[in-house]
This record gives sequence, C-alpha cells and structure tokens, in this order.
Amino acid sequence: MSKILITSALPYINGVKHLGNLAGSMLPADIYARAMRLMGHEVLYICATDEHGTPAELAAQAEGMEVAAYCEAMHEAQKQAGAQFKLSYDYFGRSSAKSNHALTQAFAQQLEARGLIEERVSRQVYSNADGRFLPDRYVEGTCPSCGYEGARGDQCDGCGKLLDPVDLIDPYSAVSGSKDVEIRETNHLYLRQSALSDDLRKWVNAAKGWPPLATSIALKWLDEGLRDRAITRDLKWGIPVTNEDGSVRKGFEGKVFYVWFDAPIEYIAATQDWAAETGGDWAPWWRTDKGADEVQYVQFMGKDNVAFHALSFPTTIIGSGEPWKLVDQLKAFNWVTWYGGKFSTSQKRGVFMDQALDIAPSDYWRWHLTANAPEGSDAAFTWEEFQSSVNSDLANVLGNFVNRITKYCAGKFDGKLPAGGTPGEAEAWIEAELATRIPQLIKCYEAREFRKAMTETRAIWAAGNEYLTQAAPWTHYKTDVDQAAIGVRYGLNLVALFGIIAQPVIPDAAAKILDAIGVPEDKRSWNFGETTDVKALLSALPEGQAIAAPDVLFSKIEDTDIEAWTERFGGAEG
Ligand code: B3M
Ligand code: ZN
Repeated sequence: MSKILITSALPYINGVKHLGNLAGSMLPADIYARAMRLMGHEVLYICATDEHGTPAELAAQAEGMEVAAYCEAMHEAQKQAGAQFKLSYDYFGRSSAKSNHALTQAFAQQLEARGLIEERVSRQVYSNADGRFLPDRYVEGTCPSCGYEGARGDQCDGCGKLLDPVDLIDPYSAVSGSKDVEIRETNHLYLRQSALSDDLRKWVNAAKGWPPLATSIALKWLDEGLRDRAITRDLKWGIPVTNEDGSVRKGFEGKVFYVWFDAPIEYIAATQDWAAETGGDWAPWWRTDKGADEVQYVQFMGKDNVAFHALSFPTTIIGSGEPWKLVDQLKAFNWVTWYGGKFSTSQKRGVFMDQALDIAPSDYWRWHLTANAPEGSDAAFTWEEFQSSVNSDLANVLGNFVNRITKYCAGKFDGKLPAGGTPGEAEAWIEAELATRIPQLIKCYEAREFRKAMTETRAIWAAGNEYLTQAAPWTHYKTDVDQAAIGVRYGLNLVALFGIIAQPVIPDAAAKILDAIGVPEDKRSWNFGETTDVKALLSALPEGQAIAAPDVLFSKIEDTDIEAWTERFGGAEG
C-alpha cells in the first residue's frame, strides 16, 4: 500500500468547463483516484478553482459583478458541476484562499532571499480608457513584421512571429477597443528561471513514468533556453506582494502575483485547507522532511499546462531550497476537439459540463470520454461516436448481460443464487480469460493508460457474453437443471465482477449493479492483483443469496436525440 497524492490542473474560474477540459484533467484524475483507492492505497485527490488574473476581472466586469463575488459564485457552480460528474475530490479549494496568500508570499520571500528574484523595470502598454495595464494578449494592433492588422500582443496570427506588445503599430485595447493607450514603465519581480535550468534538466531527465508528450514539451522549453519571467502583474485582484512583516512591498501597491505563480502553490495550500477542515495532517503529503518522500505524487493536465508544471512550479519548489515534494508522474493529455475543431461558447459549438448532464447521465460521458481519451493524439468528439459508445458498450455489452442473467435467475431460480452443477469447458474458458485480462486491467490503471484500461474493461464484459453463449443455461434448463444452475451462478458472479471493475469509470451504474445483487460494501474493493484467484472471484457470491434485477441501467441514445443535440450544440458542419 502506498500514499498517492493526486492533483488535476485547476479549472480557471471564468465559467463552467467544457467536456474537453474535463476529459484532459479532472476526469482521468478522478478515475485514477478511484482505482487506486479500490486497490487499497491511501489517496488524497486535491483540486481547486484558479481564480486570479485579468480574465477573471474581465469576466466579472462582463457580468456586472465585483470580482470577489463573481469568483465565489463561479466556484460554487464549478464545485456543483464536479459533484454532479461524481468527481471524488478529497478537497476542492480556491486559489484565492488565505492559505494560498500566505504560502505564495512566503515562497516569493524565500526565493528572493536565495537571490532568485530580482526587481526589474519593464515597458508595458497602459490603457487610459480601461484604467489598466493590458496583458500581452489584450493589446492588438498592426504587426511590425508583416503588417497584419489584427495582430495580438503576444503573437501575430498573420506571420506567426512572437511579439512584444510595445512593438505593435497603432496599438489598441482588445478589452474596450480604445486607441487611447500609452507605454509606461512599471516595476516587476522576475523569477530567475535561467539560473535553475541545469537543475531542472537533470530532474526532467531523471523523471520516470511521464508520457512522451510531457517529457518532450519540457525538454523543448529547456532546449530553447529558459527565460526569466515576471511573476507580478499590475492588477488589483490577486495576491499582494508583501514584505516579511506583511506590509505591502514598496512600489508594489496596485500589483499582485501573476496567476501562474500562485496557482500551482494552491495545490499545497488546498491541502492545508483540507487538513484544517478534516483534522488531517498536510505535511506528510508535501514535506519530504515529514515523510513525503514516500508519497507518489501524480499530476493530471492538458498539454498547454505542461511547461508550468514541469518547469515553472518546480523552479519555485527547487529554488526555495526547502524540502517540498516535487511531482513524480506528470500525466499530460492532448485536446478533445469538437468534430476536429475548437469548442466555442460564442458559436454554440461544444458541450459544457452543466449542459451535458441535462442530456445524459454522468456515467455515459465518463465512459465515452475515457474510452476515447486524448492520450496518443487529439481526439474528436462526435455525437455519432458518443451514441455508439453508449449503445454498444454500455447498453448492449454490459447492460444486456446484467439484465439477461439477473432476470433469468428471477424467473427460473426464484431470484436466488443457485447451487449445483460441475464446472466444465465453458467455465474453464472464462477462468482462463479472466486470469490474463484482470492483471492486464490492473496494469493499465497503474500505468495511467486510460484508453487501454477501458478497452480491457470492455473486453472483460464481452467475455461474459461469450461465456453465456457457451454455457447456454437456457438450453440446459429443460434437461439438466444443475447444468443450468452453474451457468447462472457463474453468470451472476460475473455480474458482480463487472460491477466491481466498472466502479472507477461508471460509479453510479456500478453501485446499482452491486446493490441489486447484494455485494456488500466491504467486498467491492480490488484486492485481486498480480495473483488473481479467478476461481475465488467466480464463487464470491454466497449460494442462496437474493438477486434482484437492477432497474434499467442504460437507455439507448436514439437518432432523434442526436438530431436534437446537434441542433442545440452544433455538430459536423457547425
Ligand atoms: N487554470 C488551466 C487553464 O486555465 C489553468 C491550470 C492551473 S493549474 C495550477 O488553462
Ligand atoms: Zn505578422
């Protein structure tokens, strides 16, 4: 048994997330957390809303709300959406929490004491109309290089060049459109990432169990040469820059830490808040001087977040010189696309977490998005494939199996698990099948290979159907009830096993199945493993046990549903 710390990238506060965000961070983290708990590990799964930065201020403004009130409301909305998707966070915190203020300020002071933070003057675009400095991508203008007129401050979409917004010709504010902008000098704190690049490279090269996607992104940044980066911004909403006595640093009135500096620190701060709320102890999860060396720390995120987790946050941790825990495994995902294109709120393309549950139960989404996880490459969501995952995998392969055998037991064996019969060829076949497949399934989960884990899960369910075809209790019943009994008994034990292995991905349906056939809570864990005792698994249910047929587990998605959803959320031709 080990201690496993799991975090998923913190969903940004400006709205409930779309299915692509869910599929590339929170959902796989949840499934992994559930699987590891079932295997008996001590798991702590931490997430939070990421609440600072300009987009939060602008989103609040657009809603006509104070930013603090807006964040509070959106935090609640995201928390609720997570609960409805059955995301089993041990704690869902907020990066605006007091704990994160204190910890972020302490890290910055420690980094400065170690000579890794420097105050520098930079030139930035200030918008008089908006009354704010404009972050790079909120300045637009004409590209100095190619003359493209709608170039963004950070990059030109015309020629692809990386830009400095102060070089744009005829710059204007992308917030208000105002041309009343000027260049002002402003002081910021810079984190000297470059000073740590050798340490970081060593650490990345030594990392084990990262997918190639994560390692290659980290090395690409290192190869290009890490640049020192400003970790403060001219903004009101965020974590103030303070001295050790808590007073605001001179010249940093009206400035706060950059959102990407404080957001990963929230992983730790949220753990502190979890401890305060539950009476737990946070230090053994995060301090290597307090036992965190024993912890396996796994992070989940989309590919655009890799650089921040593989380089920036480790700079903070390593640079502090303090015994903080670094990530062990960084699981990165590609994008889920909407028919190959982008999800877009404004163009009504794509489904957001709250809307998704209006149209189908969370299990359906969880299954589909995991079976098609964007692991090796981007994965396109289409209604047609969603329909086929639900109808064939869930309804036909799993649902029918459970239905068929529980109903048959009710009809012919009085709803009780029958005794009698001698195992034969069909039983030997399914035993052999499971003896190879179950250890494979466990390995997929341990390796965080989600698509493969789903393929294996489906293959195990399908093997159950194949077993029933071979055993054919309905044929034997007329001539040899004992022979039929063994098929039903094995069949029902397979139902139990199918429910047990389904728990991480479709927790609601799994609970329904296990309740219906009376598998007690303490017999639902995964204490099979390398040494799977298949015979024991297939005789786990006591003879005579009352068996009920569960209510409809999965209802099929009709073509008319697909038409209606395409109309509402967009589809192929969008
Ligand atoms: N909030 C994800 C994003 O908005 C970002 C993750 C933070 S993890 C510390 O792209
Ligand atoms: Zn250009």
